[in-house]
Amino acid sequence: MSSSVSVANENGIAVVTIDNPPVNALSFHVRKPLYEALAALRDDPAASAIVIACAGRTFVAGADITEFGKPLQHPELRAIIALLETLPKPTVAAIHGTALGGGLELALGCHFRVADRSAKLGLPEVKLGLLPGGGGTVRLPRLVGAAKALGMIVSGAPVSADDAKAAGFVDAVFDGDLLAQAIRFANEMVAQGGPFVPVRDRNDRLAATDLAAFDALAAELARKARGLEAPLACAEAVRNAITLPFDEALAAERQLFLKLVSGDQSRAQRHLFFAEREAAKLPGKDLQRRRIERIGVIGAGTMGGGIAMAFANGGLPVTLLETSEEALRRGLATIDKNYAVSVSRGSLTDEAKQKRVGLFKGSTDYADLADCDLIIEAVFEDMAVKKEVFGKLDAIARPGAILATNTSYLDVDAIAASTSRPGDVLGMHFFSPANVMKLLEIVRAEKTAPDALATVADLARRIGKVAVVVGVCRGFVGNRMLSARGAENEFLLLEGATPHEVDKAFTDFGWPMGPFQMGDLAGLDIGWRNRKARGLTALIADTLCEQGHFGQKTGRGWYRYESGSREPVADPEVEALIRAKAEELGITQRDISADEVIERTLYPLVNEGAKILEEGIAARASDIDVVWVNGYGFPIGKGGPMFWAGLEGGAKIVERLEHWHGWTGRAIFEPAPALRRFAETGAWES
Ligand code: 3H9
Repeated sequence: MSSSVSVANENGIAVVTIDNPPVNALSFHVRKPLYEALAALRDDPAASAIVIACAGRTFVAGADITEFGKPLQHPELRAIIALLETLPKPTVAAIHGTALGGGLELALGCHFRVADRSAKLGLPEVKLGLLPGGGGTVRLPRLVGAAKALGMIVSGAPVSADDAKAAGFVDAVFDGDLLAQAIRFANEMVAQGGPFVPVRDRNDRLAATDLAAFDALAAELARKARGLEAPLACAEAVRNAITLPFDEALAAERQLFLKLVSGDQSRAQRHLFFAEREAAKLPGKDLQRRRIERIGVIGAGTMGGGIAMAFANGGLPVTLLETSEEALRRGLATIDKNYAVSVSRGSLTDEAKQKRVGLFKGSTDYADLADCDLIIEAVFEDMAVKKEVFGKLDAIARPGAILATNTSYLDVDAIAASTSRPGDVLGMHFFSPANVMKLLEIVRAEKTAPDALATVADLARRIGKVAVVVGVCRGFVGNRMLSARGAENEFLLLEGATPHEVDKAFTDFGWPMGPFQMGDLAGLDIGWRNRKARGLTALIADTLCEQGHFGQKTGRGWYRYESGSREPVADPEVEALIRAKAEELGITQRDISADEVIERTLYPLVNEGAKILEEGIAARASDIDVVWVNGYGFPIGKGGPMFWAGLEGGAKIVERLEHWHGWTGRAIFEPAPALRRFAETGAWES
């Protein structure tokens, strides 16, 4: 047998073990011996049943994603499953860890599935811009019903073993020695003597489907797909499972899979899958990590409270520091309220809430941070204030404690220099709401010690964040590029676009919302305050703020909001204000196309990314994509700005930037040398 698949006979039960670390993906070197093993067992009288199990930390976590886009090597997964379904003896999948994608599809090819209680099962292909292509869309609905299957396939979210059993696609859930119990289960099935009906022939649940209700559900899911093809293909495939004979539905699923796997959206999403894992890798992986058992957070406002919750959610005790008892009480009450909302929505149990709330200790005395292993400040964004905080931390923090700033813009080197231990200082730039948003920019300052950086990168993973290490510059990767993306916003308005036209170009591109709607949501006063602090102005936004129009919270901003509504409505007064300003400046307004909006906002975004790469602020172009998809809503189907630049064509971007540079003279449009090289080679240098 191969080293990836072995067969043992346990008193008449054949145990086929897949061993392909790290996640037992169904690579060619697994599929081939697996097929051969099953074919040999078909006619082996010494095996009365077959258990398929996996070595290592998990059952099969899917097809081998690295093989997509390469020529297919036979046997393919579907052939293995088809073979499984014709075996004249009971087959049992013994699932521990995760059974995902092709892994679950393999298990659905078995007559029975038994699972360890901690196992998770799901079909996450949609997250890679795909649909389950190994029969998942036709087999799962036969076991759980079409509507339930559609929900699982379109969300891609795995379910627990107990939920899988309740839904009907797991037959038994065990605690303790899974393999021993799977073998006992197989023996019981042999004793019962069948008939052993393959999933493909279990049609009762599907026959009872209310097609009109299914279509309504599919339409609702399609509405939320925002330009992504995969969720629509998933719905089409599950509908085929209802309306077509099994083999025809299976063939249709294959066609849909092939179309998606060769398309740009899936390529983009697969790029992001590997980009996120790559971003987490730092040089020096063997470095000794520092001990992290208690976290200190300074500031219990929106940001500090969210950061504290992010750590408590990861099971870490948090000391939360505020300047007054009143502010502390308010902060802790908000945290309690946020958890209560999760309980009322059913996303958190009351018991889990109590456990998390129990992890908080409030204080107004810096001395109480002395036992913390990592202390993060989330105080007012002002260098003098930050330096004062770090001075106090320097005096009380234990030797070796990591001191982090959550600054969005300020110079982390300068903050580090205000302590006697700059090697322990770094930036942890969370995104609001910090307990929800997955992105964390870890800012490596000039003197940050490598082990401090590695410790924080590990910690980020522990609390479920997607971390990207960035260098020191104003705004780091995300906010610096955001400034570049927004630099033309007011010019576009002055030259004739309306806020709605700009926002629509963005949403048509796939963003959840455009920059003006986003500004109204975040509060226009925030940018105004920042501009004033830096001596900057914005012609139209400043006027809106002077009029008290701060966005949604005041009912007026770039748009109007009817009382209590979040729905933006075009505001004729804002449009008149823009026209008046244009007239004042002698600008003749004209029609601005959606293409022009994209060229003047997203091409500078890419250009700034190229500068960031050149300066070494980001280590790889894919890190920039991870930042933009996870922190700023760049459409996943386009893979992030740097991946999208490849789809759009580097030469075209350079040519249009040069055009706008000639037109406006603004530096934002001057193509960066790294972008020019990308235009020539089609690859980003890192
Ligand atoms: C599919 O199945 C299509 C079928 O329907 C149809 C076929 C015809 N392939 O995430 P981790 C690597 S589509 C190749 O850090 P964790 C990963 O890159 C697939 N490689 O571990 C990393 O490599 P490295 C549907 C894979 O413990 C290493 O394994 N399945 C694959 O945090 C460790 O990964 C999925 O979408 C793969 N399928 O999480 C599941 N999976 O060390 C995708 C992982 O070099 N996988 N790698 O950086 C996951 O969600 C997580 O990896 C998992 C473990 C939860 C399993």
